[in-house]
Amino acid sequence: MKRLDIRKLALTAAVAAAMTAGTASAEQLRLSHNTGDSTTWHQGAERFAELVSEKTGGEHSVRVFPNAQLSGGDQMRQAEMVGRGSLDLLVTSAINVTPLVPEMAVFSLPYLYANYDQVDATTQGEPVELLEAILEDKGIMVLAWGENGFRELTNSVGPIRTPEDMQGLNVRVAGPMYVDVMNALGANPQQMQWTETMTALQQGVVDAQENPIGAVIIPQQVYEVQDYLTAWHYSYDPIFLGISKEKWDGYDADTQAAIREAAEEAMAYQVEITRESTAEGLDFLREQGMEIAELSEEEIAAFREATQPAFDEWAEQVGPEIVAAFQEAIDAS
Ligand code: X2X
Repeated sequence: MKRLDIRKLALTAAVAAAMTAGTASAEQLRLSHNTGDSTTWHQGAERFAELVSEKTGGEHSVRVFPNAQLSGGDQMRQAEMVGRGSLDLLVTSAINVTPLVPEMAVFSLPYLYANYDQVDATTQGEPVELLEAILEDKGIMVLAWGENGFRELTNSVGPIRTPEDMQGLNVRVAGPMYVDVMNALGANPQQMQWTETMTALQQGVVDAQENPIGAVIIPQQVYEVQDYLTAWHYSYDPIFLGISKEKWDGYDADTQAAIREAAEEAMAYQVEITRESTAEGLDFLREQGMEIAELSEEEIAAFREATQPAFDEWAEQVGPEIVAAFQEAIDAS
């Protein structure tokens, strides 16, 4: 009996010591993203947090901060902060990184992609490595790619089916390339933070915005302030989960493997739920009272033609080699 007691005691002490050691070396990482806590971005980030704790035996944990809280609401600044090492992790979309890395605009060139197979051929294939290398030079390690999605137009004025319907429309956009695209369509674009957009739509400061259905429009209840949606699929926007290179380089190979695996699993899950929600999205939005314009091939062709000058201008900024690598992978898919 006595021996057993001692063994028990020794075991308890060992567990306590391990726990203390665990606590002492445990670190909490901060992850920033720039949408609300109802979006699939947030769900993907939370899944990543769970998986990091699980795969590192609790040695590393992640706290998720939505709405770009850690960058004072500035969605573009998050990438810069991660690059400098003043923020550990981020989930953000490609378009938000274009002020830091203009090449990131490649994904969102108007009408580059026609479907998800073409998207996957680039984001899950070799072309994306060209962007990962540039981001690494800026201090950001990409761990995995997820999905914001094909961006669709919503507005409160009336049905939009042609470029002519866009004339003078006050549209909120996220980034500089979309300013040029909207100008090419004769609209009146205004660059604005996403966190300020719902209020701006509600108060009529702007009449329109464009965002993906499953990742943002539905979970952020854009249908509450917008009556019309045009499914024009004009621009695709991926998201990625990235970590500060400084942080990353400080980890041993096992920790890096665990964190990368967690990111890959979490972003695969995020893509899955985003596509599911998008597939059922138009029906849901009709039920909420939105009037949906689903465009024919001919109607889409008119938008493609009208946005070509913005495509050409931005293809030049991205660089011909990157654009060609994307177009080759798309053609081969
Ligand atoms: O601001 C937007 O529109 C959003 C949420 O889609 C991005 O972060 C680009």
